[in-house]
Amino acid sequence: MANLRKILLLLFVIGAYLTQAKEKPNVLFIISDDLTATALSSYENKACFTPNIDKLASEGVMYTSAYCQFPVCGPSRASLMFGYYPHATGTHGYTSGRENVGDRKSWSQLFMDNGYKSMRVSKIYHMGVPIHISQGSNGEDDSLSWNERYNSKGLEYLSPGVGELVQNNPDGTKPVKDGNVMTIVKSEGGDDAQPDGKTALKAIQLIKANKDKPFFLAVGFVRPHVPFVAPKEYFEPYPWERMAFPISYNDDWADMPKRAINYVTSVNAKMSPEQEKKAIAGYYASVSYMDAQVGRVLNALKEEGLEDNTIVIFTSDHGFHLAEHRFWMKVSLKDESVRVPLIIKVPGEKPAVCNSFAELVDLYPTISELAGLTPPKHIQGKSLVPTIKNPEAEVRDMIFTVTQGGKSFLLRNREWAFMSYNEDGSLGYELFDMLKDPHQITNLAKRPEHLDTLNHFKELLALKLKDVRNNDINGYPDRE
Ligand SMILES: [Ca+2]
Repeated sequence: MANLRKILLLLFVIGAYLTQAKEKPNVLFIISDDLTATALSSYENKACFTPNIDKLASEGVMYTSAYCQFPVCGPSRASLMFGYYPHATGTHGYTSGRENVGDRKSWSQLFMDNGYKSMRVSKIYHMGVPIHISQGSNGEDDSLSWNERYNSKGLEYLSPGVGELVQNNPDGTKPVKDGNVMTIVKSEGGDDAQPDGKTALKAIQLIKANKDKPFFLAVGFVRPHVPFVAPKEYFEPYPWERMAFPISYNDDWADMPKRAINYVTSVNAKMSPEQEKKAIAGYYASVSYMDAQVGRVLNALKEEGLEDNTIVIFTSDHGFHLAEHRFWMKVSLKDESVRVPLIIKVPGEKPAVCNSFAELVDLYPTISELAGLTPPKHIQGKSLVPTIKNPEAEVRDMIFTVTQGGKSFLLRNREWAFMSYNEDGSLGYELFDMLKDPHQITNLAKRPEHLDTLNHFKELLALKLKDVRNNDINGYPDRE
């Protein structure tokens, strides 16, 4: 009898444990690298094919106005993983950000400390692309954030195939080269010869191996970050001659402060219109290749029966210029560089399009709340949960992004985009009427009729920075 009681008690305990384990939703966090929202067909692009991300967008909440905190890999990722604005921690460079937060818990660490297995595949914190990918190294990873971590090594610009350098190669005679430059390679060897294919395979393996316990799986794809290396078949839908230039394809620099002119432009990169179109085609091919890898991972989740118990997030660390203002790559504060795609799919919640402003710093509190975890008191994002419950809800009326060593600032609301170059504006301002001039072509900062608006934003910037910096990250223990 006593034995039977013991067995029943044991069954009860196991049952309670399994119920509790099942109630904890898994988290699948997928982040692409340098992916602008303007390249996705679920957003406003009709030339680039992204069927897998589009499908996820149709099943989850798709945010049309999501922004990064810093349009550069390292500080953007540090901000979203630790939940602080770059000026709260002083993280403006190519590090994980750990050196500035001490023993503060990262987003995935909070999940680890609450019974989750935390795993990383490829680039989540900063990795130099292509250098750390060629090495297969951890880059600037934060080891405390993961129970397990895996890197996806690849040949990058040395991949076998047909290559072409379209940056600083005006006569087209230079060979492909290493580094952060627009090299295009139509590669041989199929999906799995490339880093993102390897990342998908590893993610699928981890989903299968961990289906019985709650997991936080972070999957980082490195495309469409340069070099634009993709299996050759992904280039077929994008003959370069058919690539169209954006509406703001114009060196409309006369009214821009010098610092607003981007670090890579068609002019300083000596790109011909043909090379510009080839760069757009190479970017789109890289996006479509990455999209296919996203599809493989999401299919595995479905096949393993985990769709109904997994929160899926898809985003990018920042955007990318594809010849708007004759700009390329990131760093700039214009919309194409700072806006990101963001999709959050929560089991049991209805699909929707949400126009509320959202920031990547909001992911940490949002996903923690959805999983029933209490985030540390002093992280700075806002929970987006109200917008998941009701897509008409607005959690922010303005976004805040910085760049260039934390010395250039953007405040952006529905009506205006305000940029200040240096905190005191000593290197100039930009002010765009986003309702009349959504492509940010006419800088109104020096127009007398907009002086009040400019002054209003100067005050808002001072208040915002004071607020962000007041968050004493070292002075308070995490709230348990
Ligand atoms: Ca990036």
